[in-house]
Amino acid sequence: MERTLILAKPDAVQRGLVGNIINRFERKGLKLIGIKMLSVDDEMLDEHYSHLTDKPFYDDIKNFMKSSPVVAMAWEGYECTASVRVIVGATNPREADAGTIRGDFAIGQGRNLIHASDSAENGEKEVSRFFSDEELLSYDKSEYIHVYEHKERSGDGRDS
Ligand code: IDP
Ligand code: MG
Repeated sequence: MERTLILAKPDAVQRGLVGNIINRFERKGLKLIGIKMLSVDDEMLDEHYSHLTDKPFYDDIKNFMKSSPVVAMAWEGYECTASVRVIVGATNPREADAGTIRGDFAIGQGRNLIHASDSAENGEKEVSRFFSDEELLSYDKSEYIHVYEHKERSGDGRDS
């Protein structure tokens, strides 16, 4: 099972869209294994957005991300990173498909409501960046039998 990081950004918190965002992933069948509200600082942002630090808009992103708390979530599921990015939609909300979170609720590129890990590898790294081991919960989700085929649940490739 992959782990992926979602951040409901300050605009989602301010606009009261956190519950809606959580609902999108719950109804997909993903498992929530960690959740907390926090304020991000420069050090975290420089690491989290290391691919953007030389961009002209980086200062704006930083100020925006520090403008109010964010809600960080760790989600787990079979090949879930790519599925989550489909639900989140394109970085520019004006190009995001209708039905995606960004397509339905956002319009400004720097106010696109949500961060989602862009690869399984980065999902693992980002979950570890935002959550300690103690903050990540391990439990059985009873609905898995109805959400996944056996081979997806077990990861052993067998059908039953
Ligand atoms: P992603 O959030 O879809 O993964 P990234 O390229 O990783 O997109 O960029 C991180 C965040 O930086 C975006 O979500 C967006 O808020 C902001 N951003 C990216 N490109 C631009 C831009 O051209 N102008 C303003 N903000 C941008
Ligand atoms: Mg990104």
